[in-house]
Amino acid sequence: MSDFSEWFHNILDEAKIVDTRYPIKGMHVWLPQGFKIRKYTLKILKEILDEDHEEVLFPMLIPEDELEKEAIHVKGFENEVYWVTHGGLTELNEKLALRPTSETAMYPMFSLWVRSHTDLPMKFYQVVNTFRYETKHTRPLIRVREITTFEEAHTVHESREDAAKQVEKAVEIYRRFLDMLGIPYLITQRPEWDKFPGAEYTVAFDTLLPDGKTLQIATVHNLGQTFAKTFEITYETAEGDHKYVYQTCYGLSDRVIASIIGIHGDESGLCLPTDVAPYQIVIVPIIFKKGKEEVLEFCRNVQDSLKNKGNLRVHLDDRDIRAGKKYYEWEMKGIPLRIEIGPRDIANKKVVIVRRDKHEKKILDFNPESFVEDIEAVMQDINENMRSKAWETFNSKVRTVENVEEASKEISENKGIVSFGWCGEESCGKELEEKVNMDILGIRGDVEDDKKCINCGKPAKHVAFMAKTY
Ligand code: 5CA
Ligand code: ZN
Repeated sequence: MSDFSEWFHNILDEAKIVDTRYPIKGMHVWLPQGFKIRKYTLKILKEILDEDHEEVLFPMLIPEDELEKEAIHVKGFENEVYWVTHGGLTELNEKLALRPTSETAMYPMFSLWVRSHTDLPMKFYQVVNTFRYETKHTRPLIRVREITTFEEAHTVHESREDAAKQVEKAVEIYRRFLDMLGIPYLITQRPEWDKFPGAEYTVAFDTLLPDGKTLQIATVHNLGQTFAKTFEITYETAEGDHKYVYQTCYGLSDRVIASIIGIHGDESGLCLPTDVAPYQIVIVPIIFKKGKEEVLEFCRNVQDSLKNKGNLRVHLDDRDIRAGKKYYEWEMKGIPLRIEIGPRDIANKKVVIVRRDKHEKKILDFNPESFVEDIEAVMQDINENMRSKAWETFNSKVRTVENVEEASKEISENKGIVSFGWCGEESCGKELEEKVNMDILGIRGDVEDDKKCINCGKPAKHVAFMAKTY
């Protein structure tokens, strides 16, 4: 993959993920193949969130006065908001914003909903489209102006500790989710100047795309009482006092799908984890003039048992075209497993299976009793292999450096993430970013006593990470 950007655009088109020709910059059309990947990805996420959140759906429009109530928040988004100013020919009395995110849509309602400590905690989420007039270079799924798959969770708590604990829980939720997709990540606390507008602190997940640039794929924010005070969200304690709540919010987007595509894909095209593949298995009959009906009949039986017993998404490709052409197409589309069945296989009670992740061909005994389980075991192995391969690549790209020159050298040669000791000062951090032309992703944990900041030489406070970023 010499040019990732070109590869990525080509595959979106060839595998029919999105059509990027929609005539508004940063807004694209999900095509059936892409939509299915999106649907199955969301299914996994929703199953996890549904364990202890409730799904809701808020309006897309936010009145100007609500959006502008929280000063820090609005400052962070003022350059990115789309406005609705007219209803037909009538100018609206009050402008309405297309949500860039939903704090200011939800929290006035939370203020009505939260009454007593017995109402808490509240944990809601929604999956919606949000709009951000991004000024940086837009890219399909990666930086869009209509984020079509914005999952945002919003929680309300009694105490600072509960909110901090929820941040940890949310990190675990996204960890589980990304692990199921085999997407590697670095979790850090964003520097002060890069936290979510209105948050006390932001914890972010960054992954690494094949061009060596990191992509922020999920963020978890501890909002403290900032919004509670602005939107008057209070509760009555057991003792009858009235107190402001503590809040968190966390979200992710289409970028997760971009990561599935970008991280697992290769020169042959997409390579999908089995849980999100539109078809998990494709059966290709190997047909000769003689015995065609028997082969098709056998294929249909195999398909039925995988569908019924295994609840798998199985497609029988009985088109009248060359088998080689089918292989090429399904490999490009990333279907995890192909089963080839010809007349000789039926006679020998064997089938040929080909794994997309390893391009590996194997002969499997067709034992009707255990066949579905055998296939399920292969599928699990595919996911594990994809995950460990992706983590191996990722880990090989995270390097510790001792000085600024080394950092620059690492980035140009190894193209990844560098880890270093940092004093934690904003002015020093920004100077460093400028010097090496990278962004500080964030900090993680404390550093050994004698370590020095690689930029200013003062004692280092944190282990920090930086990279070229999307
Ligand atoms: N309300 C909070 C939590 S939901 C919020 O809006 N956080 S955010 O601004 O960090 O956005 C959440 C996630 O959406 C980000 O971590 C990033 O992965 C993704 N995202 C942000 N902007 C875009 C964009 N223009 N295109 C695609 N994904 C985006
Ligand atoms: Zn420093």
